[in-house]
Amino acid sequence: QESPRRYTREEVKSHSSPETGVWVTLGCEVFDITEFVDIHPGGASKLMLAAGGPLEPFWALYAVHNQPHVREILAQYKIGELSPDDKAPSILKTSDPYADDPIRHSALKVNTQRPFNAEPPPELLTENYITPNPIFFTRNHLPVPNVDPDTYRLNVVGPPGGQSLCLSLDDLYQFPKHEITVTLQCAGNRRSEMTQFKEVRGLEWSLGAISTARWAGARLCDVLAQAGYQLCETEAHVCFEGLDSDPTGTAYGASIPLARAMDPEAEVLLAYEMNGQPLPRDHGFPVRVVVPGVVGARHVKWLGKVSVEPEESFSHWQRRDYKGFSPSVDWDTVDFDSAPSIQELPIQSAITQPKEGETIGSGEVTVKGYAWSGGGRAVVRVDVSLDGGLTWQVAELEGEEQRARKAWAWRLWHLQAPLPAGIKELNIVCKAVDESYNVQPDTVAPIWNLRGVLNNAWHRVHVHVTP
Ligand code: HEM
Ligand code: MTE
Ligand code: MO
Repeated sequence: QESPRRYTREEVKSHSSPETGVWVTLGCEVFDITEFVDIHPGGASKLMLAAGGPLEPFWALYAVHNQPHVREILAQYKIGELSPDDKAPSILKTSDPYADDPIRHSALKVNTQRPFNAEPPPELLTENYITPNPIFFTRNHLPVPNVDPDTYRLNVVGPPGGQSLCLSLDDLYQFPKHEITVTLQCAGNRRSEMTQFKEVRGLEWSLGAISTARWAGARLCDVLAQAGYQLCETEAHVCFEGLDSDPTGTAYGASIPLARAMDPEAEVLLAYEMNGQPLPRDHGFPVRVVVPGVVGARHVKWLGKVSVEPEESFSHWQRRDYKGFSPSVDWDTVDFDSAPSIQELPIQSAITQPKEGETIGSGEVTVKGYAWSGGGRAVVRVDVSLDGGLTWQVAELEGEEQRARKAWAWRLWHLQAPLPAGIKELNIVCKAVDESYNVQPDTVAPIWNLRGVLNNAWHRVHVHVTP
């Protein structure tokens, strides 16, 4: 019997396009699936996500592949095996502060590896109403702390005359468990479109810095009440500190107004579960804050400390970042104290299918996307145009109904429309309306800001139609 041909991971990786041929691995076996791409029952674009690398992380998401007939198809394309000495990427130097970061899903589009910032590709983002944990977007400012759940303590600083709490995980489990579906969006979502208009400083997020999960935990208002806090007339803020810190020992921090924290209807959580699992490390294990309807930056992960202060958090991310400015303000003139910190986010929507530049078939088009608004404002309508905004059609909203004023999670939507014969291209546009009748601006120009936050301009996708 002949010994199998050997390949390195590097060689496999260099075969990740139709031009070079498409190779994938399963275990130590290597497959050339170039011929199969266009006949894959799940579509070519999904399959191409795994091009040049292992299938396992994708098949873990799509269990449909754990069947004998799927393995038989794959077996036909086997060309060899991985070299036995080509081990998985070797362990990093211990001096690297990121050496202990968790292993991530390979479908994520990585913006920066250290710290880790990544988003799911559009074709996976709206596949499910609930985003699977492994592809939930990740926004880290620092290395991921490795927290021992047994020794973990949450320090809740009490009011004068009240009591400070030092809560173990078991202590937190004693509070009534509250579970809600909440969409989290980074203020920088869709920043890359702002950059195209005029340069901004920040991570190049596409449209995937947004995801939805079911979160479960103790309500912050219950924990604060136990520490002896009451709603007070004077302005106050609940400040959060993460257990992640920079080399100077400064922790990630942020704050929200006490009024929101104490309002049971606002449903602010100290979450310890995400989609029925303990929080993954990237998303704040063992405890994070979830502030429904509010910008991602306030959902502090790896929560170490909660305190109530007369002023907002002094953290860089509360005071010197995550604020919006006029298009006229630049880095020479910006006065960060002149603008409020972003809390509730504006109405947002985006198209996840088809993709920019794609060529689609004639006859009919299916457009898919998401829509969400901050502050619990429900999405009442999504309008879609196929001609750059000249004429509009109303999309069909999918999934769970939203509660008025407590619409914490997004709506997915779709539009199926016939295409006129002979049409060569489409300028697809979407815009959503929330229950306060807030709308999205038609272009980036009037909302451009130096940090590239709060982009909710109409989302536009240009596609070609096959004759
Ligand atoms: C469905 C094969 C890679 C996503 C299927 C089915 C087969 C198949 C035979 C139909 C299964 C059935 O209904 O019984 C393969 C092979 C692959 C591959 C041989 C690798 C060479 C992938 C990858 C992804 C993916 C990498 C995702 C990133 C899907 C999806 C479906 C599917 C979403 C379900 C489609 C539907 O139910 O409408 N695949 N697949 N596949 N595949 Fe794959
Ligand atoms: N909490 C800590 N401790 N450290 C962080 O870097 N990033 C914030 C927030 N909480 C961050 C944090 C930002 S800017 C966002 S958008 C969300 O976490 C992202 O949450 P996710 O990574 O679970 O998607
Ligand atoms: Mo963020």
